[in-house]
Amino acid sequence: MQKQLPIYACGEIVRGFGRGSKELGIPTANLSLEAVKALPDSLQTGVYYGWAKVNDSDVHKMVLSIGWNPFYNNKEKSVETHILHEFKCDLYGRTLKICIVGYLRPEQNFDSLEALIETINSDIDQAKTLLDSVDSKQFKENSFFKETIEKS
Ligand code: ADP
Ligand code: RBF
Ligand code: MG
Repeated sequence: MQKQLPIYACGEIVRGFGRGSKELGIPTANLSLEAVKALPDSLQTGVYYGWAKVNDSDVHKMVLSIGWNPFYNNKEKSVETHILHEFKCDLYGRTLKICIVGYLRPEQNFDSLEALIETINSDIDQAKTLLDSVDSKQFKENSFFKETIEKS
């Protein structure tokens, strides 16, 4: 759909409003403003899937939200990654590397928190399947994820 994909990006994980884990039960690692600004302006807002690595972790599947979260009417554009892996501790200050592989849908507003959560869970299911394709898997092996980054 979008000719510019895949896109590789890297940045520090910073604090947001803390709603992802508390209200949705779906934590999202928010990228620093610097890393957000480094993404192409032409990259449309919406929900994407791809691969993610935190410091020297394995490369995991992820879903990504880019935009203003219409349900919460945020003032700042955010780029938030939900990594499909259970981490033992929080990740603030660590380096997140992502490869954005494909586009799922535009950002939406919802009538209820439950509807937002249900839709994100369906995004996660789709991402899991789409990332199992041979086409998607090649990006996981890209040298971008093999370069060493310092531990925090
Ligand atoms: P914030 O608004 O500060 O981004 P969230 O409620 O969205 O807070 O939670 C995100 C934080 O949870 C991440 O910055 C990270 O430290 C931690 N975290 C733990 N597991 C994950 C995961 N699987 N994916 C993303 N973040 C995770
Ligand atoms: N927020 C919205 O307001 N509308 C959306 O359609 C939406 N889709 C999302 C899809 C995914 C896969 C993820 C991880 C988040 C999405 N969000 C969306 C953002 C969500 O509101 C945000 O992660 C929380 O507010 C915590 O920051
Ligand atoms: Mg978050």
